[in-house]
Amino acid sequence: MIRRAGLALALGCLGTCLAQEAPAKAPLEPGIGDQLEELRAAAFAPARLKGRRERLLASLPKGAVVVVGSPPPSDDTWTYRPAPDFRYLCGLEESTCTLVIAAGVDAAFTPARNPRYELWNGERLAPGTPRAAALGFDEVLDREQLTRRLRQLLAREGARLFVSGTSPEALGLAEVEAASAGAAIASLRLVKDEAEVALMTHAIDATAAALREAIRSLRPGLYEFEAQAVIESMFLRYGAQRTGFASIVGSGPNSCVLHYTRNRRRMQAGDLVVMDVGAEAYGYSADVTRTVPVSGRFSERQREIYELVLRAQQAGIDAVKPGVKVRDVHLAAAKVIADAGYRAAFPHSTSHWLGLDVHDVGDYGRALEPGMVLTVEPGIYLPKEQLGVRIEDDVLVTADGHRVLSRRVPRSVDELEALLTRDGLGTRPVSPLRGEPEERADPRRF
Ligand SMILES: [Mn+2]
Repeated sequence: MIRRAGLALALGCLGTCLAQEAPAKAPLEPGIGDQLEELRAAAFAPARLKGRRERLLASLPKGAVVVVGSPPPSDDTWTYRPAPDFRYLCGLEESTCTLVIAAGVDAAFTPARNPRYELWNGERLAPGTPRAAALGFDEVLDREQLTRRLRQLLAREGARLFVSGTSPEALGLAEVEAASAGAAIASLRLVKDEAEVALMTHAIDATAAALREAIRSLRPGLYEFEAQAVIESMFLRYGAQRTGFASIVGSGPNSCVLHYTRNRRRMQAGDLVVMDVGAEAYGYSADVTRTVPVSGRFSERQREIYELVLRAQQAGIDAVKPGVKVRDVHLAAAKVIADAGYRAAFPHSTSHWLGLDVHDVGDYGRALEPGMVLTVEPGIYLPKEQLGVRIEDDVLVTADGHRVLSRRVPRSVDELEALLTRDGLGTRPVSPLRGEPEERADPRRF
């Protein structure tokens, strides 16, 4: 990251770097990035997105004028995360576009090109650019025309404004009453198509690989943040842009704190550690939890509680099929825990929708349909014993039942204990920094 004052220096360096000639190389085999790009391109193919916009309009009352935006970035030093509704309907990762969908209208409005902006951020989507033409909208127009164009559309008989990620004020229509398009978009987002599931599966596979690596790395003496570092570095290595939510690595007493994200404690022999994490790939999040003993073997008591939670989770997973409700999945899991006498130690619900939000949008009263994705994550928390266990998997509803998308992370005690005997990326803890600067800079000295 450079500051504006450093511009001349940075440009000077750029010239020097470009002057170096690259040696000739054999063509590369497709890598993980190519694979992910293929999944992204399929999930956000222009024709698919156009179909979503058409279905959205068809689901709203006649006369609907839908405007979907994404709030502007708070600053330009962090990677922008677009509003999920916006991403779902246009696939863009930048905030500068506003979508307008109405009868006979499928348009995107973007600011005109701006050389000063492009110096810092590269070419921006703008009317007349090849990127704008490839988006699949009927028209890509200058943002300056947006308010005037909307006034024309809203002057039609029976017209009504629906918004997501923007407001009448932001559109220059402060006097117009608007309804939320959120529920209608949520209803579409709730049922994933095959390309969405494939992209989401990439995020889930990355998360599975990360958890396996972290489990192999665990040792007493490792800090929670070192396990977090192993997990998040694996996310990045698989091309995920970020975590879908703040990683939870809670050991010992922290295993009982449901949304513990400080991750500062040093893990001790005898601790259980709850790792509740998820990679995000082009907006789609994974959400997987494993609980394992830091020393490598469950104590008898830990094993008793772990296997109870595992049975509850399996009962929940077994209940997932078309026609049942999320509440039925919860009741199936909760019954196993209640029958064993631990109902009071299970204070949260079993499932949430998963998608472009980790707690994805959608009506929890709606019966399950093929293409929906939900988590199944019962837990038992006994703070007096510093013993918390949560097990979470991501489950796709299929025509004949379900598929556990996160099945690549072991769940049984035997499989986990076998994995814990192995070495991982983080097995050798990071040493305190000391000595000469050049010594510190050598990563092999860790
Ligand atoms: Mn979850």
